[in-house]
Amino acid sequence: MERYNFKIIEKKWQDYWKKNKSFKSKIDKKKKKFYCLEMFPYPSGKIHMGHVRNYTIGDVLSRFKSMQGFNVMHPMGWDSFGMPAENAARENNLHPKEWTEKNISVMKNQLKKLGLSIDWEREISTCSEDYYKHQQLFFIELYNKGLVYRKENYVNWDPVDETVLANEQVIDGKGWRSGATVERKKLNQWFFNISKFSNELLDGLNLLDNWPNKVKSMQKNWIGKSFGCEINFKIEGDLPVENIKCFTTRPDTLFGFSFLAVSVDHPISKFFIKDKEFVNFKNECSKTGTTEESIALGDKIGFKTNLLAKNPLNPDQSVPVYFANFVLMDYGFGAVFGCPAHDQRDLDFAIKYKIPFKTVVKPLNESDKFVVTDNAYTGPGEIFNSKFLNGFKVPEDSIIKTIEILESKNLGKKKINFRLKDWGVSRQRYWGCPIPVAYDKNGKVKLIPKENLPVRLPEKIDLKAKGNPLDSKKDWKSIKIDNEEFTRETDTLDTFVDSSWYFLRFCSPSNSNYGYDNEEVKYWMPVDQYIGGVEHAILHLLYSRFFMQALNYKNESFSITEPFDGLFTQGMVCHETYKDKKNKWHSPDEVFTNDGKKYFLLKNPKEEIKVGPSESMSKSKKNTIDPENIINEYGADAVRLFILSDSPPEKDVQWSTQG
Ligand code: ANZ
Repeated sequence: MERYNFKIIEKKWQDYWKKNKSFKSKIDKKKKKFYCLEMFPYPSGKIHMGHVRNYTIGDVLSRFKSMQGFNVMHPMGWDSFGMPAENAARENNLHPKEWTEKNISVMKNQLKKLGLSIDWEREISTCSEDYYKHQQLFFIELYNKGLVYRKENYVNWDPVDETVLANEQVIDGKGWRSGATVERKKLNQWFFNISKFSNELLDGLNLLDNWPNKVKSMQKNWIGKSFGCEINFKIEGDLPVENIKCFTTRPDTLFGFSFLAVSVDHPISKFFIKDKEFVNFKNECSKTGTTEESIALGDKIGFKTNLLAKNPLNPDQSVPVYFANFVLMDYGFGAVFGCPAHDQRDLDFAIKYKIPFKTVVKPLNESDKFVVTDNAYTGPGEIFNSKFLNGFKVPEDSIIKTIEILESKNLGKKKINFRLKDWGVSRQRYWGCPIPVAYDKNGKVKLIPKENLPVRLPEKIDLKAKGNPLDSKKDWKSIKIDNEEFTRETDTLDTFVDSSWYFLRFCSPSNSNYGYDNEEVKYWMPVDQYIGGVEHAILHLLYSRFFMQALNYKNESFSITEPFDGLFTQGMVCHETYKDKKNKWHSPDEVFTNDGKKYFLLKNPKEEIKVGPSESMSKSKKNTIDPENIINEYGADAVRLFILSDSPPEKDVQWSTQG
């Protein structure tokens, strides 16, 4: 086959580009702007084909827009705080900074070899003081606006990484990075009040016409708006508890009420702390994580109290009150009325604890003999066995009409609930942005005065110390402010905070007074086209949207609410995986094949290798391809041409050198 000399083509193209256009994005306000941004990388070592694809898409778009006469900004930076640096540094006896900077320099060189139209004068790195000092100031501003608070809370604890994880970072009950089963643990934590903006974040999705629908619907589900009502249940028994409030989306099933369940952290639990059995039960509950997923997957267990709850619509009926592990304290009121016939979770619980129940919804074509046994009926139909609610159509009339009845009798009221929880941002790690806070002798919070920012990480640190290394750094921890003694906060910020505003920093990367410059932000923002992986659909893309709301709040001079006008989620670059007899992964350049069917290990040509399915390139499975060799052999344009033309950018690409 004839081989094209891509190197010559590439050289011609680059000469043309140099003569005609500059990669630098100057503000020429007469021209229309185009801000093109790809998600910035974590400097983990080397770039792989996934990065090549992501950045090539942005590069093509930037060049195209530039040729159309737009004033293009196409910057690049490094999401350079985070655990891998700390772990790698510990293993190799290095400083995380050294490890990170070395990786940045390697990866930057590789990106340059790709000939991307990046404005390197705008380069930023989140672990640099120039960056994180502004973040500390934002933290203080948000605190002063009431958007940051501290509370003791159950958290998702990753026992391997020894850190807290946000709900978004727990996948199928396991830590997103370590894969360890997540536990529940009570800790004092800093929170961003993201739930304050639930409505704004939900409604804002309607404005994002240039976002993929799948991402919008993922965010919508995550924010999770529910329409229902709160009901006050009268309580009888030998404890001073008069009422328990529940949130329900199905008040129409009230005649099917068969037990009331509360969270182990519900305020009434204070009457049980001396009860050994209850304490054991509570400990048992701590073994499941705090996410709804982990609770849904786990066994449903309960602890019966002597209390009884009255049915507000049927005063003759009283049902037992339980503590149950599936009731979350931070959703609704931390209490549920159980209706086993029409909720599978309640049904499993009722069967387990032999609690009697009644069927109150039947499908439209069924007679009054319809009865639920093992499978809860959650579909449409008609209310029956329910006195004055009988005949209401489910769900069209039944919910609204029952709420009207409850409201008229003063027994409950309409309520909208959101699933979105506040964002816990404290991490027990060294390599992150220090939280600019200290505590006095009584544990009272003191913000670090602005003139003392940045709070720098101590250079000398023992990473082998158990838990958070900053915690054992006594000389760093104790400080004086105005001659008074304080102890520093030793938690650092979740690295997702770093990436929640970096796109603002690119607009004025060297502005030393503040995180951004208003005029520049007014010109460049929002990002016109953002390009990245769909794995960030909830985490990063929701946090960034929140951050804009938070900056906007009580701030006349900032009017951006949505950071990314257009979003494109590119498909993955995939490659098959190779495993030896001992189940060790091998990279594509460690294996060979003669017939394209059987693969062997180069080091030991007799050992046949198991070939696994093609999967998204990842360092952990060693199925990555380093673009450098291919660039050296065929030139950058050949690589870029292949990665763009092989399949549509939103679809996955199967990497092959033959291609
Ligand atoms: C009674 C009922 C009957 C319910 C029925 C459902 C079906 P969404 O739609 O997700 O908002 N719930 C309320 N607070 C809870 C808590 N803290 N922990 C666990 N579950 C809680 O779900 C609302 C439903 O979730 C509520 O409606 C409540 O159960 C439960 F046939 O109330 B339902």
